[in-house]
Amino acid sequence: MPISDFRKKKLLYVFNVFFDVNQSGTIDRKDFELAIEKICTLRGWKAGSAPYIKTFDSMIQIWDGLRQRADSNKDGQVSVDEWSSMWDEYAKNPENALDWQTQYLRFMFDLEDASGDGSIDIDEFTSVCSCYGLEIGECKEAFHKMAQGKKEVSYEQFVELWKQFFMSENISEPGNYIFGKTSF
Ligand SMILES: [Ca+2]
Ligand SMILES: [Ca+2]
Repeated sequence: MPISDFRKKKLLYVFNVFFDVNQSGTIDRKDFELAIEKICTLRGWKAGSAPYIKTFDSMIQIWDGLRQRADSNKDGQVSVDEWSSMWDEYAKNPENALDWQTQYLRFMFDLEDASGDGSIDIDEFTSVCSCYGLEIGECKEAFHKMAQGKKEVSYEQFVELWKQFFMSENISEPGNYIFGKTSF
């Protein structure tokens, strides 16, 4: 069965905004290096500091996992097609997520939970999403929709919302908003 337009739009959005950082049309290691810089600048982590090194190591591990699984023609680039088919596999069986997918989920949660108290609030969410170039007003609206009126989102809730994002065909489910966009 082909991927629905709605899910395709969501996958393309994450590809374009969160992964293909230099907008070259494919994902490669350079995009991850740029994302590391973006995140560490946002947090004020200097090159060589412990949190910088931790971010660097996690992101490069995620890239290696993504590359090994998705780069089927081994050219060092992950294309939109490779990306989409990988997430389509995930949607069929999210309990068997790839290691890099689970690592990325954890990484994003920990990144957003800047205070480290185990939940994400609206300011934490907005600061990370806006560092990827999203408009602050839309990030805030997305948070309200995703949190369904609550002030915070716990890790357990985030995991469920994450699955919804990649699986759901229902445009009104809260998981659709976890990457800061309010409509597809
Ligand atoms: Ca790129
Ligand atoms: Ca927090």
